[in-house]
Formats: sequence, C-alpha cells, structure tokens
Amino acid sequence: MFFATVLAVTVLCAVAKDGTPAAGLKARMERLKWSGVMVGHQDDTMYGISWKYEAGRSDVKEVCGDYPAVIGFDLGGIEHARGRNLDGVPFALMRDGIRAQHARGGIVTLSWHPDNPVTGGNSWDAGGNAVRRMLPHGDLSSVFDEWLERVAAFIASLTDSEGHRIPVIFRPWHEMNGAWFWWGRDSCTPEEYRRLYRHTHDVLTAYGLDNILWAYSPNMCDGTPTEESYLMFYPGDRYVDLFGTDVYQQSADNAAYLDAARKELGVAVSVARRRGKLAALTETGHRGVPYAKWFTECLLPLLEDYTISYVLLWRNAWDNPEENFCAAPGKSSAPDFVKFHDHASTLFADDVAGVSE
Ligand code: BMA
Repeated sequence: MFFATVLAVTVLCAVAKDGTPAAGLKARMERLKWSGVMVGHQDDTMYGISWKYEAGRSDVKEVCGDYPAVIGFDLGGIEHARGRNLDGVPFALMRDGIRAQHARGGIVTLSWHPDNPVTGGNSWDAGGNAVRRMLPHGDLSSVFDEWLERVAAFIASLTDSEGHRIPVIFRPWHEMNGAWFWWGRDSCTPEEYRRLYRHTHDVLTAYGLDNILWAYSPNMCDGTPTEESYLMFYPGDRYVDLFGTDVYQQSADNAAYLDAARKELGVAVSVARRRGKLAALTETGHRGVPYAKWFTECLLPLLEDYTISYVLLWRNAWDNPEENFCAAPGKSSAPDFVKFHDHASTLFADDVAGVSE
C-alpha cells in the first residue's frame, strides 16, 4: 500500500534529477571520460589473493601505489538481511569501504547476486520462473518488495562524514542475455525482465533514493552483437544512465578477446552516445591473468579505442586461487600493471580525486 501511494505521486522520469548526488556523479563522469578511462576492481579493499579484511589494503595499491578509481561491491545476501554477502564480506565492512572510497575521491559501483527466491538456490540456479512470480501480482511479489526494502536501506545508509548520501552506480540484473542467472534469457521473457528492472528502479526511487546511477549491463552475446540484440532486454531511457557490457577473455587467444570486446563495446558506446548516456566495460578480465602483458597489450588497446567511463576488473578471491582477474604483488602480470597504471589513458583514484562535477 505504501508503495502504491508513493509510486502514484512520484515523478518516475529521467533518473539523476538535477541537484541530486546521482546527477553530481553523472556530471563528474561526463567530465572525467574525456581525461581517460577509470580503472576499477571488484572488492578491491575487501580482500586480495593473500589477505582479507585488513583496513587500507588493496592488491592494486600494493602493485602500483594507488587505489582504483572505481571499486565494485556486491550486495548478494542482503535480500535475506544477512550480515555478510555471498563471498563472505561483512556488509558493515563494505559500508566502511564505500565511505573510504568516496572520501578518497573514488567512485563506487554495486552489483547484486541475489538467491533464487523460488528454489532457495543461488543466482546461478535458473529454475522456477522466479521473475514472473516476483513481479507485482505474482505470489512472491511481497518477498521481492521486502528484498528491495533491504537493498534500499543499505543504499540509504551510504553517507559521508557530513551525512550526505554517497552516489553509487547500481548494476542490478546484469548479464541477462546469458542463460546462467535466474533472471537470464531462458528463465524469463524480455518483457518480464524489463518489468523486473523497472520495478526495482521505481521502488528504490519511491524510497527517495537520489544517489543511484542505473547501469544496464548485458553479457557478451553469442554471435555478432547488434544494437537490436544489445537492447533486447532494455527497460527504457527513463531507467538507465549507463550502458555497459561484460566481456571476459575465455581462451589464450588474445586477438579473439580483442575482437569480441571491440564488437560489444562498439555497440554499447554507440547506443550510449545516441541516447546521451555514459558507457563502460562493466566487467572484464582473463581468469588468472596467464599472459603477463595482458593489461598493456590486450586491455589497453581496447580502452584506447572508445570513450568510456570505466573498466571494472573482476575480483581477486582470497579463498579460490583460480578466481583472480587483477594484478597482485608477486603475480607475473604485476610489472605490466604498473605500466598500465602509468599510461596517460588510465585513471586511478589520485587522478580523479581533484575532479569535481
Ligand atoms: C562471480 C564469481 C563468484 C562470485 C560472484 C559474486 O563472477 O566471482 O565466485 O561469488 O561473482 O562476487
């Protein structure tokens, strides 16, 4: 009932209204994209390949002397009001990490890997027609609204030392054009997906959250991407501020990665430009970074071809030796990452700290 009333009186148009923390971040990112590509890393200050939960630490900083310009955090588990996310990160520590990143002038992005509300499995349990059942009038709609209330409470709690809300890029329901998540292409129709995304946006907006930039983030598609395939699940211009794409290198073939990533990024960037929105490589990496010059020889040429806001390298897991995508002390790719950091096209926290909106 609360939502029905609030939604009815809230003007749910154009995310990032003037004067809000979200609009400030958007303006800042619009400026920054002409200076270079911000380099991001998932969970950067939460843990690294040989440590976890140690204040001030960062694999990126320990390699190149600076924190990433963008740090990603994941809300998976918050839907159950758990104290820790799906990778074990305490939400209280995450909040501290978000505040610290904001205080140093860096930018924050949030993903969300929620459990399947029908089967009780994780995000990768694609069964149960969960999306349809969670939408308004579905038998799990009140469960979903409770989940969103918990997400909203966390995002509302992200305040700086003066009590102002910290702006974040929220990237829910990512990689929907793959078949692995319960919100993916084989588990709901494009229209059900769009309703899922819009409902998420509308409910969080109705809570008065004015510190969210919304990201739409398909995965690399099978075959050649087109604007049509890229926009198949697109919820609409009123709901999205940033167009992303998640592209990983899957084999030793560097040229194949570059080719695939160029095609995906080319579509995302052209869609973004035409609609006056931001673009980013919202997830990337080559698991284990087996090629020591991957950062300067694979990633850098790709980034130099497009005007995008940021690239987010996926996490360096402390508890899974194979799950690492970024540099770390002692890894063979560390010297190359220093060159990547020193290159004029890449931006880290110190590079963006002084740039306001
Ligand atoms: C995936 C993997 C998982 C992890 C999840 C959320 O891509 O890295 O191991 O649990 O992201 O961080």
